[in-house]
Amino acid sequence: MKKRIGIIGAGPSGLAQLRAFDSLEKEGKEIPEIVCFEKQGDWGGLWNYTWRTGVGRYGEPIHGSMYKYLWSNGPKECLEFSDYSFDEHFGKPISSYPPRPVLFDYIQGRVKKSGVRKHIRFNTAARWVSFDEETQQFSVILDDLVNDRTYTEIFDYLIVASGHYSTPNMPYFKGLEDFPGAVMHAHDFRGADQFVDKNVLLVGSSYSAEDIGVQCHKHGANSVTLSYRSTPIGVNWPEGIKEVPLLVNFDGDLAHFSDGSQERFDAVIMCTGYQHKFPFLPDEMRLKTPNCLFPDHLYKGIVFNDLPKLMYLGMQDQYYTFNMFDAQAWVARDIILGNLTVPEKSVRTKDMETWLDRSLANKTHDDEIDFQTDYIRDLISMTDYPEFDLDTVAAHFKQWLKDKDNNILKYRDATFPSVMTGTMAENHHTEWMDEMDDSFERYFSESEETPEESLENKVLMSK
Ligand code: FAD
Ligand code: NA7
Repeated sequence: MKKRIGIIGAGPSGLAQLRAFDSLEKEGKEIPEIVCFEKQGDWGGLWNYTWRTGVGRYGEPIHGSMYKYLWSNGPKECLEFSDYSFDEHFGKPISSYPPRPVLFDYIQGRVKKSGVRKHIRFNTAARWVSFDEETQQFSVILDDLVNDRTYTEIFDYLIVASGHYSTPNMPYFKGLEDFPGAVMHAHDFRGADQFVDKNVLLVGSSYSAEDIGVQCHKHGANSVTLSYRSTPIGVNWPEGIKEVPLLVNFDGDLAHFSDGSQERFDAVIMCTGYQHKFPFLPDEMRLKTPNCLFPDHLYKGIVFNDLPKLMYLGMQDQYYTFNMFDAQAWVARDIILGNLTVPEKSVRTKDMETWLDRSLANKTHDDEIDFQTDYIRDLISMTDYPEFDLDTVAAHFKQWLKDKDNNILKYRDATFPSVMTGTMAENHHTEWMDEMDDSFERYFSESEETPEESLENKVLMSK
């Protein structure tokens, strides 16, 4: 009997797992039977943009947290797959910070080429998982959302690749219930258009606050105020964006901050992060962690220490993304195939403790980058995932941080060389601050339009 592998989620992590098995199949090796369950109607996870908020067509909570006008927030050279380069996909150099549809196209290119779509059951939500100690197998209860049918499947290994940037962490501040304007979480933000001419308050001081703040500024908000709890983002903000200490409460539309200052706002966006949420997993199998670089209970950041046949992908806070998911998926694959041995629990625990201790010693963003770089190096040394120059990727990340510090509105105009092919990225035909159109067509248009013409055309198109 072939082993059966269940994968929950067909975002970049789940797709990495499918690709990892596919790479062996292409070498003529026998692979287990794989079924990947995806509750959305297409693959790509967060990159599969939806205009919807709240619930989807079949009443499921919306997974997507991405928005219109979202451009890569790090250099693409840091996330490049080492077995499928940007050059191979696009056939020509492109810029270092492409918009979402271009990166989505890249993600899809590799899996379309592999033909792994046949393993995925779309519109199928994992509802509940149990593990039978006797048979050493998982039962997964699934909902076929289209046909409103519930059924169960049995697996020898289970891979949880359901992401962790979808369930909002939504704090309460006194007086919010009487705030007269829009109040939303970053998860429901779908573009800055509705904030034109508005005074917008964003709570939070991480990636979402930074990018949504800059988006609102770019697309015409009157003012953007970011309120931090512990550390301000602290870049060189342009006029129109500022940081203030933590929000304390609202009096109508008047916000009071912890330094005693106050200001009126039209809208509030909580950029307060996300919860790791696995409503389909029982307590004893559920990963419980904040958003951090080394979640506890996962050996090598992958294998659930209390039940090693259960593995998680992509549960870390992310500097690295696609190639880190690959490195993890190759390890998970080799464990499943018996090519890698999972050591006994005491050894696993000791290994986890070493990484945990080191992660606690991280002081700066550069330390964090070095930490995640070494983590990936460790994983890649265990499998045949094609090696790449991780030191140069780390250097790219550090340069990216400097670029953001220098000019948060212009960092996306920088270009980096690929560590996979050496190809230098192209300059995009329009500077990011002037580029109001994030479509695939516009990106590849080689436009001669001036930014003003581009904006005019966009307005005309929307009429
Ligand atoms: P996800 O992309 O979240 O995919 C998980 C999949 O699991 C989804 O398709 C979901 O529908 C499915 N799923 C969940 N629960 C179930 C269930 N019960 N049953 C069946 N299916 C289920 N990374 C970058 O590299 N560059 C960026 O510019 C960037 N920008 C980002 C911007 C935002 C706003 C956010 C939120 C994240 C961004 N990221 C970015 C990070 C992002 O997390 C990764 O790029 C990547 O999408 C993570 O992949 P994943 O497969 O682990 O999770
Ligand atoms: P992050 O990176 O987890 O950051 C969450 C932020 O929210 C962080 O600044 C927190 O402050 C802040 N936070 C959390 N709770 C509160 C409360 N109660 N009050 C004030 N501030 C709070 O999430 P992001 O959404 O920014 O980024 C996640 C992904 O989305 C990322 O990969 C990007 O690519 C896009 P703290 O620093 O803990 O004090």
